Formats: sequence, structure tokens, C-alpha cells
Amino acid sequence: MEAANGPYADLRKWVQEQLEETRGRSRVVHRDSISVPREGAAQIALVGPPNAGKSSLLQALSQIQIKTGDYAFTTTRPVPALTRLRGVLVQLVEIPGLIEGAAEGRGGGRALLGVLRGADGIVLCHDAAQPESLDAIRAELELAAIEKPTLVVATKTDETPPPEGALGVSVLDEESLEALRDAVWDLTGLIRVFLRRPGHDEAEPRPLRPPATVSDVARTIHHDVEAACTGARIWGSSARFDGQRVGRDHVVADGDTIEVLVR
Ligand SMILES: Nc1nc2c(ncn2[C@@H]2O[C@H](COP(=O)(O)OP(=O)(O)O)[C@@H](O)[C@H]2O)c(=O)[nH]1
Ligand SMILES: [Mg+2]
Repeated sequence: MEAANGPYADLRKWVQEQLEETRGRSRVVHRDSISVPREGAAQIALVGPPNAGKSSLLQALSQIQIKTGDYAFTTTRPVPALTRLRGVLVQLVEIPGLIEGAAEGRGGGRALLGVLRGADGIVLCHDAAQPESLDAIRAELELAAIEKPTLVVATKTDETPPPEGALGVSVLDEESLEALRDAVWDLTGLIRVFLRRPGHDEAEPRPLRPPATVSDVARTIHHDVEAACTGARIWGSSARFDGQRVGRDHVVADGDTIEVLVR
């Protein structure tokens, strides 16, 4: 009360404003960075320095509208987007510029690293002309002991050819985007099975994380179906012959067609 009129009123008011702003800021960092709600069958993080072309790739792969631009701050928080790969919904998450010192928590980096820890795979993006721009990020990931299936992508290959060891991509080259989709699918580590239901085969594949059994397949239908499952008939590479009768614990393979049997 006294502060409102005292000799240091302006100063106190300024301090108060600073405190509130700081609190507001840390709340934002906390809320936006700590976790990205998982959607889809897998979560793949796009990581790289500012202007590496992450937003452009997210947009090209998912058909969502994102503002892109030559600004380091175009993206200040993780941006999730769903994309369909081989008929399966996969979540891509653009991670904004991880800066040096992230492992020590600088710049909200620790929270961002937490997002990476929850991801199934990482796409490291760099401008094809600047492969060394990934060095600092690789060092941060190593320091934070984040080891995930990783794909290195060299972007803007319409301007510069990709260096060895990186998958070259240009948003102007649909063929390169197709190759990227394939590589990102491989990164998920998922397999797909198809269900044969009485009277028809399901068109939509069901994603599973291997090793997966007939029981796991039954669970993708309903937990009651899993409980009642006695086995399956299988067509595909895990079957010795078409329509082989197998038990609940039979391990299924990518591309199998499965008719779940219940008692
Ligand atoms: N020539 C070319 N420019 C690209 C390509 N991908 C992105 N860019 C440009 O690179 C700049 C940075 O892209 P952006 O996606 O915002 O990078 P981010 O900061 O990593 O999200 C933008 O001006 C984009 O238009 C590409 O494949 N070819
Ligand atoms: Mg961006």
C-alpha cells in the first residue's frame, strides 16, 4: 500500500512487472515444452538448427499450414503434425532450435530434450550446405544421453547436393519427399498387419511394435477379443503356408494378414 505512493513506487512497480513477466514466461516454457500429447502410432522428432528447413518438411509431409521464414524464432515451441505413412498415422514434432547448453537446462532446452526422450525416433535436419551446423546439436544429444533411432537429412538439395551419409531432400522434389517418407517409416520401427474379418479384409493396416504376437493383434481390436482369442489363421511371411492355424503366442511379421479366432 505504502509502496503505491512511496519514493520508490516506480521502481517497485517495475520490479513487480518484471517478476510477473518472468513467471509468465516460465509458465509458457513449462506448459509448451514438457510434453507433446502423443497421437498416432509413433512419434518422430525433427531436430536441427534454425533455418534447416524443419518447418518446410513438416508442412510438405503433413499438408498442414505452418509459417516459415528466415527467422530464428519462427518456431519457439514444439509443433506436432500428423502424417500418414504406409496407411498408418505417425506424429511428427518439430523441435525448435536446441541451443548449446540445452543439457544444462539453458534456454528451456532441458524440457525440449525431454520431448526427444519420449520420441520413438529423431530426424536430424541440416542445410545440405552446412553439415557442420549439426555438430552442436549432436553434442547436446550425446551429453543428454539421448540415443534413439536417428536419420540424418540434408535439406535444400535443389541448391546443394547432399553430403555422404545424409538423405538428401528438397521440398521442391516430390521423389525425394517420397524417399523421406519411407525412411521416416523405417525409423518408427513399426510393423503393419492386416486383419481378415468374416466376409472382408480390412483395408487399413494395424501398426504394431515388434516383437508382436497374435494376442497383441487381438488387443488392437478390443481387450475382450484378446481375452477370448484362441489363436489365428495367418497368411504372409510368418506363416509356413497360407491360412496356417497358429496359437496366441505366435509372433507375427510385417505384412501378415491375420484372422483372429475366438472361442
Ligand atoms: N531452396 C529451398 N529452400 C528451402 C527448402 N526447405 C526450406 N527452405 C527455405 O529455408 C528457409 C528456412 O526454412 P524453415 O522450414 O523455416 O526452417 P526451420 O527453421 O528449420 O523450421 C525458408 O526460407 C524456406 O523457404 C528446400 O527444400 N529448398
Ligand atoms: Mg521452423
